[in-house]
Amino acid sequence: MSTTARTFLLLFVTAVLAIASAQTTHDVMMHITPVEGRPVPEFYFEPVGLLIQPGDSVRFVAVSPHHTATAYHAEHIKSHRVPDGVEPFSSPIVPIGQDWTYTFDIPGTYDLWCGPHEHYGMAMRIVVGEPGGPAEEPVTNFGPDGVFAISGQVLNDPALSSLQIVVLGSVSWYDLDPASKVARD
Ligand SMILES: [Cu+2]
Repeated sequence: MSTTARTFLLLFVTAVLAIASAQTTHDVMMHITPVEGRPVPEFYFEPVGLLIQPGDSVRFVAVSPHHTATAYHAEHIKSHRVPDGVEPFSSPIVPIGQDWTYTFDIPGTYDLWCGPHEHYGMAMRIVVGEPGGPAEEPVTNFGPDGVFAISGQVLNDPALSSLQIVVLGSVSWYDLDPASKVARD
């Protein structure tokens, strides 16, 4: 094989490997939707459950005003529901029309919340590679230092189990039980 051909082959193989290992960026929209007959709208991530691969990024897009994407992390004085070794990451408040991107490197199950809207049920689950870690346990603390109020119900909804997320690839807010989205007291 000539040097030119060998160089060409090497470039070709490098390009194929680059494409094969390309990291994907997934979009998660942050919504506020009025509900007929209810005084309070729904605040939610869409999809509310998402499967990605280690090294992939998620772009959190604020299609309505003032949301955050925040890890359930002990350093945030909340239930710890991200895999071991994950930093206590959080977006700033994302204004409408803007977005914030985070890259998920460590495999396992991540539960996230929105700072301003947690008590309305704005929480979501991301499985990175395969399920694992403390988010595999059901929520038992529904207090402000746990998974507050409706968000705890959302994360406990069977439709949002990490197995469902792995099988389906993503779970819509509208796949959840409507009873999970209203306060039980
Ligand atoms: Cu929000």
